[in-house]
Amino acid sequence: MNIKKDENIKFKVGYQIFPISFKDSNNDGIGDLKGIEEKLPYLKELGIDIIWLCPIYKSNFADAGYDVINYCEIDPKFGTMDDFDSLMKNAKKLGIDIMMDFVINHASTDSFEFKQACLSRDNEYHDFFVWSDNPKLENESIFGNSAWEYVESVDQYYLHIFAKEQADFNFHSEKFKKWLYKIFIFWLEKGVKFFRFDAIEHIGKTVDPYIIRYGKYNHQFLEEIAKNVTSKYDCYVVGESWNVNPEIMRKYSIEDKIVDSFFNFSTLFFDWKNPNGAMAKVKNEVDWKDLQDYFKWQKENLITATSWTNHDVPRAIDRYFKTDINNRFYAQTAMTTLLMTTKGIPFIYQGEEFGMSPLAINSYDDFVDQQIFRKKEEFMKNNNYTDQEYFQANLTGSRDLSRSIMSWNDSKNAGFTNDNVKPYYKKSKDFETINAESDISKNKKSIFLYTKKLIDLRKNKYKDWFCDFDSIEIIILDSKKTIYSLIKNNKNIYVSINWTNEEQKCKRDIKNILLSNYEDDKEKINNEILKPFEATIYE
Ligand SMILES: [Ca+2]
Repeated sequence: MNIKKDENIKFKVGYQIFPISFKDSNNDGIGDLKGIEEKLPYLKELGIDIIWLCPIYKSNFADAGYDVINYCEIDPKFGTMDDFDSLMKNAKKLGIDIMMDFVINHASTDSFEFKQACLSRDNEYHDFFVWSDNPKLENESIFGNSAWEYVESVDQYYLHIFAKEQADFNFHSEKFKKWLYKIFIFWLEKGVKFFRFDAIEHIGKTVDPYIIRYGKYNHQFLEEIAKNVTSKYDCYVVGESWNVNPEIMRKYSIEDKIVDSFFNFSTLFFDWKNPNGAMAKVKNEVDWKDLQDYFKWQKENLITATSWTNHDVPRAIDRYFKTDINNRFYAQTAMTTLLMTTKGIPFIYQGEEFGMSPLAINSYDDFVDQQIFRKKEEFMKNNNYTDQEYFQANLTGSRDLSRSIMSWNDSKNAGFTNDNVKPYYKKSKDFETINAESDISKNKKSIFLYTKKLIDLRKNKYKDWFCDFDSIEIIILDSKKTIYSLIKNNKNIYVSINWTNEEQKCKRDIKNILLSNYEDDKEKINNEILKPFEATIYE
């Protein structure tokens, strides 16, 4: 019954778009589908195959579109269904597929279904959600505060393990599942081939005991979706799960084939050593030993979606490195080299292709993410933060930092929208110097052009090594540098990366350089010293 999955997936490169901040086509300050379509030639030029669109469904944007009101309607701020069809059609002409972001754990409390569910306990939609007469109010939501919210009309509490505007679905309801399958089929019939299943570790939760990650029913519910829908179509499902590990991946993907792959977050945790994660009062030292985790997946031959940054975390280049205008090229290209020379489906987060900088913040007014304000009081109390310390923590840890409008050029609104418009998200720091147009126009040290070359090597000449090696040998992996060898049919290709802004001693035996971020100064590359943030691929 299972349709054969695309064997070429391991050679594909993805690109994540946060639509509200990508490109505004009609000058209302909000990025939209027509804006994305306008930029298809730019993405084609870079060489990507899949665009992951963060949610574009009708939503109140209580959680950046992950609070869906109608799963079969495009939010008017992004355009119309015709705009979506046109984007998909024109993308396909260029060999680019769309990955839809599917929010399967919860819906907006403003959805028709939830509003109906609140009318009475007998309502046919009531069971679509998780209710309790007498819940443990101390159960905590992931966004802070109680996970239960009272609804007077039914004299019950509904569960929301994220924001209170996001009511958790009840996968025990057969009627709900039929409704959900219909939505999948709506998009599959349109020709959408790739899906990101949001928050999949939560769908099988139990409330007593309160186990919200990989609960008792998680495997079963995903298996049902696969059996009833996704296995019948030529589609590819990538699960989002912050707590996935190689054992879970092997069980869910390789053995049971209920999701095709997972996002791999091992590159996102290098400075998250305490429970406050990115919101730590004192920013943690980056620990590159954590790269061991990344290579564990490589050694186990598991094809995961990989990335350095997404819309939920600050940009990795600023979290992990101290950069300035001079070394930003080297730091960003070193990072991209790792993803493009190892197995997986690498995703570039919008702007990483030219080393885009984070949102410029001056005061609390510059933040958009409401979670910052909602969890403020509780977070400050629990962690003994002053207001100033909480603000500082957000300056390095807020999700908003990676959500600034794209820096297309150095015009007043960075080429994102008309100069007279106030964009929904603000601009990035230093957009006048760090932007797509200026980067591409450089003769030397263009991050875009280096990334393009790297993607081309990955998809063509060296694809058997970068995407499909027989084995990988780690030669050096420490907090300063990493050297590894990719072996295919007994032929070795080596990659060496310096993760610091200082020269590092090393021993190499370079016979032929295939690509290096120092290739404009080839004489600087030698067998004893790695230059600052050097990334060199060689035989
Ligand atoms: Ca617009």
